[in-house]
Amino acid sequence: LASDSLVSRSLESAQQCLFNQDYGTAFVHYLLVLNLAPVLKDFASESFRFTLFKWADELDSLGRIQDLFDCYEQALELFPSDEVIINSMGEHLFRMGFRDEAAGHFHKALKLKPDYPEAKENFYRVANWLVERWHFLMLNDRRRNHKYQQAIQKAVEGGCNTVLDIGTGTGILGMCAKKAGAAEVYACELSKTMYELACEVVTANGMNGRIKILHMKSLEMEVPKDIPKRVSLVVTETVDAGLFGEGIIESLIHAWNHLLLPPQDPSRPPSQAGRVIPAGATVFGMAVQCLEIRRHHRLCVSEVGGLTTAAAGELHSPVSCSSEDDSTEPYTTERLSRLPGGYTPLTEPFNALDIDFNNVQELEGLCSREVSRVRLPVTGEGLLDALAVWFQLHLDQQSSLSTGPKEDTCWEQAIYPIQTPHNFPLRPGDELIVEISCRDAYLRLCSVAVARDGREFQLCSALACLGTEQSSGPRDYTMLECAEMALLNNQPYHDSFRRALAKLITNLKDARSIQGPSKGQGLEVMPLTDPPSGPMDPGPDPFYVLDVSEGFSVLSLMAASQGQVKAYSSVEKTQHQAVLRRLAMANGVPEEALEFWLNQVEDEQAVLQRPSREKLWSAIILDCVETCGLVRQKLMEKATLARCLLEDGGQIFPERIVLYGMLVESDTLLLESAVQGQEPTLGFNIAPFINQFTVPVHVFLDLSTLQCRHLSDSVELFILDLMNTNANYTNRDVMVNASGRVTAVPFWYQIHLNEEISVSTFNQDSHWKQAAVVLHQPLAVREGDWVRLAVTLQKSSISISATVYIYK
Ligand code: 44T
Repeated sequence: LASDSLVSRSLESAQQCLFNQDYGTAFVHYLLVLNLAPVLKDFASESFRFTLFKWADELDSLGRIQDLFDCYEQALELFPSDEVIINSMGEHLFRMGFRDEAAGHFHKALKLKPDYPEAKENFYRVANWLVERWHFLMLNDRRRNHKYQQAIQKAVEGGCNTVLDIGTGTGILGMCAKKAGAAEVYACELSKTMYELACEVVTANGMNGRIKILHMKSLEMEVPKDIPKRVSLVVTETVDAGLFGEGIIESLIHAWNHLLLPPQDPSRPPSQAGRVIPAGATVFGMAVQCLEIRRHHRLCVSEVGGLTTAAAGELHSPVSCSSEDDSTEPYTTERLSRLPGGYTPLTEPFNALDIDFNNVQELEGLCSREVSRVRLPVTGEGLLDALAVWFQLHLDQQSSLSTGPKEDTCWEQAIYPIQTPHNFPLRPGDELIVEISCRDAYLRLCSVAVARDGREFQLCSALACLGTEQSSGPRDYTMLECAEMALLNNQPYHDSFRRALAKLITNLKDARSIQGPSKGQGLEVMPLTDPPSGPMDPGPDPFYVLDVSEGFSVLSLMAASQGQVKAYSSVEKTQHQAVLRRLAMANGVPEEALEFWLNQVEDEQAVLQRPSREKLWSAIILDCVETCGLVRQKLMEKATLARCLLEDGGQIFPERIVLYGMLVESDTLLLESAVQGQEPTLGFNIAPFINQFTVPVHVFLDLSTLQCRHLSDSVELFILDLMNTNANYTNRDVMVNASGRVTAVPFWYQIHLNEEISVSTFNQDSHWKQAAVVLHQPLAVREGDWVRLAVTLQKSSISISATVYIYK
C-alpha cells in the first residue's frame, strides 16, 4: 500500500532526523506517521515525546511561542491523556507567566497519574493560584458559615424567592438559598477551577439542575440571556481584607441596574423587591507603629554591609496610596495579631466609612464622593508605620461579621503602609489628620499631617495622595518588592556576607602571593599612597565575583567594594541597576568594578558561564532560599554547574545549607490546609472536593507567631552540601517532649557561607518566611516517644514524612 510505504519512509526519516538532532523535521515526520498509522502510537510514543520536548526547548529559546504551543496542541491531539506531555506543556505555560493555565495542566496530569512525581511537585507549587488558601479558612469558619446561612434563610422565608450568588466559590451560599426553599437559584463564578468545583459540589449534593451555575463575571451577566428575569436577592461574599478589592461596588452597581428587582419600598411586596446580603458595611481604621511593616516598606538603614545607603535615592515598596503608578496597590494584608514583634496602636479605632449595599445611588456616588478629612487624637507613642483597616459586614439588620484584629476569625486586615522616608514620632496629644477617599473603587487612606501645639506638620502632600495632574512630576523614586526592601534592611545578613567575602579574597591573595610572580605580583608591594594604576598598567588580575541573586541585591557591590574585585551583578531592572550605580559612586567603587551580567549575555541559560576568555570565578553567590521558605528550584543543579566554573580556591556562597525543623501541634495550620472534620459543612458535602487542592507544604509562615504547641526541640534534618553531590535521603529520629498530636513540621535553614559564618532564615531581621509540612494525618504522640522523619531531596525540593515509634 502506498500509505504503508509513506509511513515507513516517514518513520525512517523521523529517526534519521532525530539522530541528526534536527528535531523540528523529526517532529513533523512523527506527526505524519502517527496520524496515518495510529497503531504505531505505543511503539513510537517515547521517541515522539523526546522529539517534542527537544523541539519545544528550541522553539522556546527562539521565542517562537505560538509555534511551541501549536506543537503541543498537535501532540495532545495524538496523545490526549499523556500526563508527561500535559505536565511539560504546563511547565512552558508557567515559565511564560500563565500560572492559572499551567496549574490546570499540572492538575490534569496528576488526575491522570496520581503519583507522577514531577506533576505532583509542579502542582504543589501552583495549587495556591488555582484555589486560594483562604477558601479553606472560610469554609472552616463555622460562625461565618452559620451567620450567612441564617441571613439567607430569613430572607428566603421572608419572600425572596429568586436568588443570585455572585462569586459562588464552592457553591455554598447558593446551596443555602436552595435549601432554604428558594424557587430559583443562580450562581456565577469567574475562576474556571472554582466554577468546575462548584459544579461538582452541587451535583454531589443532589442539586444538579436546581442551581444554575454560570462561568462568568457577574458584570457580564444579562437578563434574559443568562438568567430569565431579575432576582429578588443577591448574596455575595466577594470582599477581600480591604472590603472593595474584589470589586463588590462595581458588581453591586451592575446588579442593581441589570440583575436585581428594584429596591424595597412600601408599595411593593417583598417578593417583588430586590435586596442584597450583606446589606452594608462599616469600615474601621487605626494608626499603628509596627517594625515588621516598616522594614518591608521603607529603607530603615543608613549603612548596610559596609556601604552607605544615602545615595540610593527614595525607595518605595509597591504598596502605596500616593502613587499614580499601575504597578502599586493601595494596601497589603496581614493578620495584625500574628505580626512578628507585634504592633502598637497609636490611635483608637475610627469609623472610616459606612456603606449601604442596598442603596444604588450611594454606591454610585462613592467614587465621586468628596475626600473626607478626619482628625484623630493620638493615644499612643511611636512612629507612624501604617494605617490598619478592617470592617464589619452587616449581613442584615440583626447579624454582622467582623474582620477586626481582636476578633477570632479567618480574616486578615488591610495595611496601608506609610511610605514617607522621614520618621515622625507621634505622641499623645497630637492629632493625626487622615484623608479618606475612594478611587477606582478602592478605598484610599492617607495620613497627610500631624497637628501638634497648634501647628501642622505635613506627612505627605495632599496633592500627591490624590494623584492629581499637578503632582505627577517625574518619577523620582525606585520601587523595590517588600521582600527586597526587607533584605536591604537586613544588616546582619549583609555583614555576614561581607566578612565571608573579605575572608575569601584575603585567602586568594595569600594563595597568589605564595604561587609567586604571576600577573598579580605587584599587589602586595604597591604603595598605598600611589595613585591608582594608569591606563598603561592594568594592575593585578582582579578576582571575579558573580552574584546570581534573584531581584535586587547589593552583594555584588559589596564584593566590588573590597577592591581588586570585578563583580558581576544579575540585577535586571534598569532602575535597580541605576540604584547600584549611584551606590557604587557614593561608596567609592570604580565604575568598571561592577558590571551587569544580564546586559552582556543574550541567552539567559549562559548566565553561569565564565567572565571572559579563560577566566574562572573566584566566588559565585547563589540565591538558595526563596522568600516563601522553600529551597529555590534547581538550586543543586546550579551549584553543580557553579562548582565547575570556580578557580582553584574559589568558593560558592553559601557552601552548605542545613535544614532544621520541629514537631508541632497547630490547628491553625490544619485550618489553612483543608476543610477539617468529618461533619458536612452547613450540612453540605464540600470537603472531599475542595480538599483535592490540599498541598502538603505551607509557605510564607511566620513561625515566631504561629499558634502552635512545640512537641519537640528543633533538630537538624538535612544537609545540602553545595560543594558536593548530595545524598538525597535521610531518616531523622526526633524525640517527643510533650504529648499531643503532631500536625505539622515547620522548617527553616541555616545558610553557611563558610565554616564560621552563617545566617538563619528564621530570624527577626530576615526577609525570609518559614515553611511547614502539614501531615496528611495528625500523629498522636506521648512524651518520650520518637518520631522518625524521612527527609528526601528530589530535584532541589524537600519533602518530609513522619511515622511514630513508641519506645516507652
Ligand atoms: N479572601 C480574603 C477573599 N468572584 C474572600 O473568583 C479571609 C484572604 C482572605 N465571580 C486570608 C483570609 C481571607 N463575578 O472565587 C472567588 C472569585 C469570585 C466573582 C463572579 C464577580 N464579579 C466576582 C468577584 C469575585 O468570588 C469568589 C470569592 S471572592 C473573595 C473571597 C477569608 N486571605
